Amino acid sequence: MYAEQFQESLKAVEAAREANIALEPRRMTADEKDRLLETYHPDYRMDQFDVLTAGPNKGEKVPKELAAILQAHSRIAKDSVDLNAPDYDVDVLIIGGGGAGCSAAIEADEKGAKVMVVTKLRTGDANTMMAEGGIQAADKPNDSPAQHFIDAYGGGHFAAKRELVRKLVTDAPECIQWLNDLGVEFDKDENGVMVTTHGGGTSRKRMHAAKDYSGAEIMRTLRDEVLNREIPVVDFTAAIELILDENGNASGAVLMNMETNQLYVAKAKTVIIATGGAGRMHYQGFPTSNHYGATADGLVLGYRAGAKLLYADTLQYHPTGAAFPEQIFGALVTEKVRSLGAKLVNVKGEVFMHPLETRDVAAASIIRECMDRGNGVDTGDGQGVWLDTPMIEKIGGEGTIIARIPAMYRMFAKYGIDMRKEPILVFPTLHYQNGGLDISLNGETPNIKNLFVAGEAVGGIHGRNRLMGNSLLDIIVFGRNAGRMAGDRCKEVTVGRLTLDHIDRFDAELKAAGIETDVVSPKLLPKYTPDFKYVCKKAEVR
Ligand code: MEZ
Repeated sequence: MYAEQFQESLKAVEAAREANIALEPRRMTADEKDRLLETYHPDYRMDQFDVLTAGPNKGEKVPKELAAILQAHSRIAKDSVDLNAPDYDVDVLIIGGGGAGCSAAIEADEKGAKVMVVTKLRTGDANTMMAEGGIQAADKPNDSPAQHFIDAYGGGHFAAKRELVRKLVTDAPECIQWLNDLGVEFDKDENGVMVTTHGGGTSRKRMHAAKDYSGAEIMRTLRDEVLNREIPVVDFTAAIELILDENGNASGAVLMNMETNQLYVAKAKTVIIATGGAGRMHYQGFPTSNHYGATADGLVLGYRAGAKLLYADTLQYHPTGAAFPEQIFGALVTEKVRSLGAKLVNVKGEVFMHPLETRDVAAASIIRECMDRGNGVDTGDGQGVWLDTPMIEKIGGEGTIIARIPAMYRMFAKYGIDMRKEPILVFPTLHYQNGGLDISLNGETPNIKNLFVAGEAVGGIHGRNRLMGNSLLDIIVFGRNAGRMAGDRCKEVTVGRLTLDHIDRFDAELKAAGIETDVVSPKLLPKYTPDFKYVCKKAEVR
């Protein structure tokens, strides 16, 4: 139930609902999209970026907050640990216990490798767990991996590495089967056929889901498999520095117990970075849909050791973060809400865009509506637009919301908002790191041997914009791939003398570049102080 301040706008939304359901908003032209993005998308706010002056991506721009932790000092000096007396000695060290890390662990274990997973929180404290709407795979008769390729490559502005997109889409159907066989409870019809829906930018219905907690269901299953296989997991332990050997190959990591700060040395024949995203960096002051540990750690570890980043200047702002009430500000409102028929409507009750434009376009369109056209709804703390959820019940029949998106219903019902009867308020939220560490097709970084990367820490799979459901897919495809490749590689690796010399090398680069900073990284956890405020709640985004 909304307060008085919203009632006039709500009346307009209600009055227009039937006509808005019938309306078929046109898609924007390529030119319109380009202009919209350049003018309103946060990736184009040049004052929010810094050009790197040290490290492998010198000369390229990244968000200011990321630049500060990339061009920072190590948390340790190179003689803080005894590299000759490792606490752990394994074949495959996996840093990160989310969907990519667990998928990698399962496949490396399958190869017979001695695997260890380290995670700074617990297994499954990851963005995988937070993913709601589904996972893409072209496995229906009217679809094909080629069609999926066109959607994903085009949606990413033709910037992705084509060989990675090709792998993503061709491995997808088998990955769905793998997850199904492991026990993921996908939504199926009475004949056992998986139910699929559209996402923004998809030309076919290929979103497979477990209601609106698809990521949690996938994570549950992967975690169970890791536990069943008795793969060692060291939790509440962060990797704070990569270890290279005298030949410059990845050979382990320095670990830090998050409770005691005690340091450990993990020696490994291969290392897989699967540390996930960066939403908790709150780039440009945006709220986030990400889990508590999403602080770009893998990018920092890789960068300081010499691995290159790709597209680290591009972030995904999910168009529909919760804008009201304040308690859930920034929480994900799954795109599936729009797949099921809800349209985006402004303060006057007008539909202002096609509901399933790609995410960057949809986010920019909402920002324009609120910040430029004066058509946003004043939430008291900021702005938002309506997502007219009662349309779903009218289109799909009574009970659709509870049957298909129960988690959404519950999230708003807690605050007295019945989304079956009333629309909800949304505004873009920082959701995904499109860029990350550069990898080759085998999942390895081109310039550090035996260093593999999987999941959200990778750059190049999605180009400059990811489509819904291609992230749950990429953690499985490229997580498994990295696990297999590292599981094979370790059989031929002899580790040389361990070193942390890159710490000094990087410090020397900082000095030569004239960078004076007290910042140490990786960040590991966000710092929320009592006066922390999301800038975009108070200030204009543009
Ligand atoms: O892929 C995603 O980011 C996803 C499934 C999110 C969502 O809207 O549910």
